[in-house]
Amino acid sequence: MQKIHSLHLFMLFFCFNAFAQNPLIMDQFTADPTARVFDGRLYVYLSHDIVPPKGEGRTEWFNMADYHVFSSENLIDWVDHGKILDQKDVPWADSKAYSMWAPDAIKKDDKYYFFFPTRMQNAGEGEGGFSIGVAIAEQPEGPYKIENNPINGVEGIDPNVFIDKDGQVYLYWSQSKIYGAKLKDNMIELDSKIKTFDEIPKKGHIEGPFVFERGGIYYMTYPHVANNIERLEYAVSDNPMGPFTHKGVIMDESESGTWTNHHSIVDYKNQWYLFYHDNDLSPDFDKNRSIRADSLFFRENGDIKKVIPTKR
Ligand code: FUB
Repeated sequence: MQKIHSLHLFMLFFCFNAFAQNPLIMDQFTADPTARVFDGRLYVYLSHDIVPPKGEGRTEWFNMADYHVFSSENLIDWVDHGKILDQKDVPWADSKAYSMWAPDAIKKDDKYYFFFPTRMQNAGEGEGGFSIGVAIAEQPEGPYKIENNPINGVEGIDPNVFIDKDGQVYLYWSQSKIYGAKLKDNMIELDSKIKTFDEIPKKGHIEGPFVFERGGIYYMTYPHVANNIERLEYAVSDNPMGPFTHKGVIMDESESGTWTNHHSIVDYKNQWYLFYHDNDLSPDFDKNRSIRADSLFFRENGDIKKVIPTKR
């Protein structure tokens, strides 16, 4: 367990909006943040971009061998709980693919479920061949025990899990567009047909779904290549399985030109935050990213106000 940079606590309350400590993690590359609140503490599950050992991984591309989880009380002092999963430990994965992409985690009945996408063994050439695995723990930071097989019937990346007020669990994921299905109570099997959310943008690459509910509105939020790189957009519905109506942009394209953005939205201590990433620590290479957070605000009718990124 390692403690990251620290500043005085009062800055959170008086300065966070105007003086965000972006990027949040300074000693390693981090991406695809999913922020969750477990027992009053904020945890971030994320991708861990690395430069792979010579001769391994893919040059000029994403390379991730493992996952770390971080936590914070004040969004300023961060604890790195260390590695929670390695590509070598996933029985069904290509252990040399360096493709431990955007994860999610959720608590159900006192257990923590970590959902992660990676390339399957014998996935072949090309960009596809991903499925989604599950690992289960008694504590948010692990140790996590990996299920022997990926979720049957799911091909794709960027898992996101949402538990509705009635206890029904939904799994969303992407593969150029967004898919979703109910999950069984065991959290490792689908419990419905797979739905494609064709009503949200019909044109352009779309990935990284993140669903949450506020005031009876279900928000489907996602990165979308509307122009030439990703920007964060959202759609709303009165049902977690849609149909969703496109509403607008949460965050414009990165000024630095980072092709991906990947985000989550969380209510922590009565303030909503957008977690996302850019390439602050690697200005010349946008596949080595760094996570950020900024406050997010809603209008009275539930619309999301556009978030302007802040830097240190
Ligand atoms: O980090 C690898 C991939 O890039 C993620 O899975 C996507 O959402 C994009 O951020």
